[in-house]
Amino acid sequence: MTEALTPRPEHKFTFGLWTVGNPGRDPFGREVRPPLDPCESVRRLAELGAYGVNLHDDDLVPPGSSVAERDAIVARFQEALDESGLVVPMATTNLFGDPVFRDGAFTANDPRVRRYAVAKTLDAIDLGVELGATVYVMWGGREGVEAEAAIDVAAALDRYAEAVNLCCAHARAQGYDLRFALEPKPNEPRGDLLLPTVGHALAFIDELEWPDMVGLNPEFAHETMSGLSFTHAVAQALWHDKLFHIDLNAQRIGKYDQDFRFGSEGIRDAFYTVKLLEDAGWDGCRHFDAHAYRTEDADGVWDFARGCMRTYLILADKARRFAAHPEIAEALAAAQVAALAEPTWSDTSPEGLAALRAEAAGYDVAALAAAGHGHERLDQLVTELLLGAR
Ligand code: GLT
Ligand code: MN
Ligand code: MN
Repeated sequence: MTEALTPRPEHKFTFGLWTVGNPGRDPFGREVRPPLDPCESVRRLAELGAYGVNLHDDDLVPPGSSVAERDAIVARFQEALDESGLVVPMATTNLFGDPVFRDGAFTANDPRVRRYAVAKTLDAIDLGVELGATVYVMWGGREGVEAEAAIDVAAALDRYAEAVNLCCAHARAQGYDLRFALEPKPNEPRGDLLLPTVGHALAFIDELEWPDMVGLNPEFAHETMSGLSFTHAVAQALWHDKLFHIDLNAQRIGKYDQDFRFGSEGIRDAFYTVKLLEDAGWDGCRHFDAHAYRTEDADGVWDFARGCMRTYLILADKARRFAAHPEIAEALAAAQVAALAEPTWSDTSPEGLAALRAEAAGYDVAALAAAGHGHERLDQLVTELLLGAR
């Protein structure tokens, strides 16, 4: 068991530099932890068994650095990666911290801000690809509004699509092996954000110039903030073949974006998400977009990181037990879960539809309506499995 719960690179666990490096600042209080050298994060994460580390441009190269400074920072970071064996599978742009983005980045009303945001993103794409990234996350943290009169949503979506197209055009022109992953969020830091849920983002992708290059990076906390099922959002993204990346963390409904250690809240939801990813054989990185509680010192950060990975492995083990458990198998059969894979009717011709109606007319609908489905028993079995009673 202990061996099975030890994170190893093949589990493909990743963290952002901004996650373990989070200094504990919040809207009411300043930093509680000292800055963490990115190279130190790389070393510590490798020791803990992680696979990779992801970054925003500004996490590694402080804004305003000269070209020579940038190159020296990147070379030193690359050395730490080479020494530790850690990789950089994903990169992204900070389009939210600088005051210039206070009214949005790709969707700012001022065209100069939009051009600056695209230029910053092209630089960050080059940096990410240089470090080996094949996934590029786009979280539009400032793409939104408080004063509704100040935004034309249709025009904002036009500009959002235009910016994503410009980034895709750059990746194509450079011959980069890179896919883009949109990250939805309903609100925070803006009063309302554009592309608020996975569903909105999936529909948006259809309007892009190169839809095959763009997919989703759903985050546990963000769908949960909307009161939606994260597992269903991930399942639908998988169904569309659009799960390009995933942000795992923990969140209670109705609260600010908590970004807690994976599994620290909503353990059942976390279980179903892990079960979904494992059952689907999804081969992407298990990325933790979370940070240590503000109560923690520097050591607590590594307890946090270890905890995210261990909880994932424990839940993956529970998913295997779920599949092998005879009573759960019986309850699944009673609930006819496998029967949903059976097509409802294959003949779409008028004769075929007439045959469907004739078939349905012969059913004893009262008997169908009277049947129970055994979900209480099934659900309790899951509870007992998760609580270690089975
Ligand atoms: C920021 C945000 C996250 C995004 C990151 C990528 S940055 O921490 O809260 O949800 O995934 O831009
Ligand atoms: Mn979040
Ligand atoms: Mn995220």
